[in-house]
Amino acid sequence: LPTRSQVDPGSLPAYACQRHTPLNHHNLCFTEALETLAEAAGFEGSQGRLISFRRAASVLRALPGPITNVSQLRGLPCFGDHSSRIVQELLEHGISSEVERVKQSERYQTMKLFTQIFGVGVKTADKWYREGLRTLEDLQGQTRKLNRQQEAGIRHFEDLSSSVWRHEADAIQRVVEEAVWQVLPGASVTLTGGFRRGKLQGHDVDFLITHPVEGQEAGLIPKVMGLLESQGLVLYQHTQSNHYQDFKDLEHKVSQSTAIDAYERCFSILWLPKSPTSFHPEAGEGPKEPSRDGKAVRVDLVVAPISQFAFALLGWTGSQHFERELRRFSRAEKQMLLNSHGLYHPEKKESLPAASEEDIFTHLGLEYIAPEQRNA
Ligand code: TTP
Ligand code: MN
Ligand code: MN
Ligand code: MN
Repeated sequence: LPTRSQVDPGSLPAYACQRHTPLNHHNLCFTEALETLAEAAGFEGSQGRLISFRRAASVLRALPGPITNVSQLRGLPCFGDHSSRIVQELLEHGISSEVERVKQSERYQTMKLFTQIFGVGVKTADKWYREGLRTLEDLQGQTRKLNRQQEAGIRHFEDLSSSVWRHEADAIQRVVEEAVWQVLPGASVTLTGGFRRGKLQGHDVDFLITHPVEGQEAGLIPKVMGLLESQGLVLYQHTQSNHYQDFKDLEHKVSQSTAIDAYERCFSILWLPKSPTSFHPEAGEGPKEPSRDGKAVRVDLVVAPISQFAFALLGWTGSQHFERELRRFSRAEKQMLLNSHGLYHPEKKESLPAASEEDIFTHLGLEYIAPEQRNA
């Protein structure tokens, strides 16, 4: 944790990618309230309000100590009237009536439940809500409304809504590595997402795969998933092949600067046996139903060629807000476009290469922020 002297709130920089944001901080009761309002705004499609609340919460996570008086908010970046009012309410009453009202509303609770399902976004959840659906049972009675991904999400809802622990992520890494190395010796499997930022639990496990020889990595995922499938470990998977063709297209991709990247990827639900010795895939018809002997875990696999690896690593480590801020900083302050494929200067029409995350921060004129300090 940063010490009190390390960060002077008065000089806190405006972009989250310019700040150190540790996982554990001093303002949890305020950030939880602001994140609830951000989430609720997202449920109503209010992207602007979502980002305002999230930015305010993110600033509080970077503070060297707790807010104990509303006067401490003065001079903080990204703190508007509404967020200040919430903090003031919490300081005075220990509770915010607005936040409590949101949390107790049928709308918020239903949208939270539905969007928690694998494969269900705000749009779908909202549609179901407007159709009068409220519970998982309601959805199970309307299976024709569900696609294959959502159906798997509901089938494994209990397992998927419980946290994945770090030791479980490590166990899955060993299973994935074993399969990857069998298919492509010399390939590397890197744990990304929240676990790389030091989180002890997460909603899924994210891996980035590459190989030191450019091009060797292409087409890896179908073979890896085939192998895992033959071991009875795949409960659901959806693989997309990469859709960048050549460097020209990559430049185009960087210049588009969209949220979703063009890498070969797989969104999956894998079966994690409780102990490797208690699992005998050849003995039965496979773990189609979650049993007490293990658990279903969401796993994301992404494959990047080595020349783009640093950008993919930075892009898949998160947090989501840190990524959004990095891109906003690049665009607004440096007139450059950053995404998980590269860093592009539209005026100079040049892509800046990077062999490491440090290189990318240097290109942007930013101090290097370690993964554990990207919990913005
Ligand atoms: P997530 O796995 O959604 O989030 P997380 O790992 O930070 O937290 P959790 O513990 O809840 O899993 O995403 C990880 C990072 O991957 C996120 O910072 C942004 C990036 N990402 C993309 O670049 N593209 C995508 O399509 C998705 C889903 C994520
Ligand atoms: Mn501290
Ligand atoms: Mn994750
Ligand atoms: Mn993920």
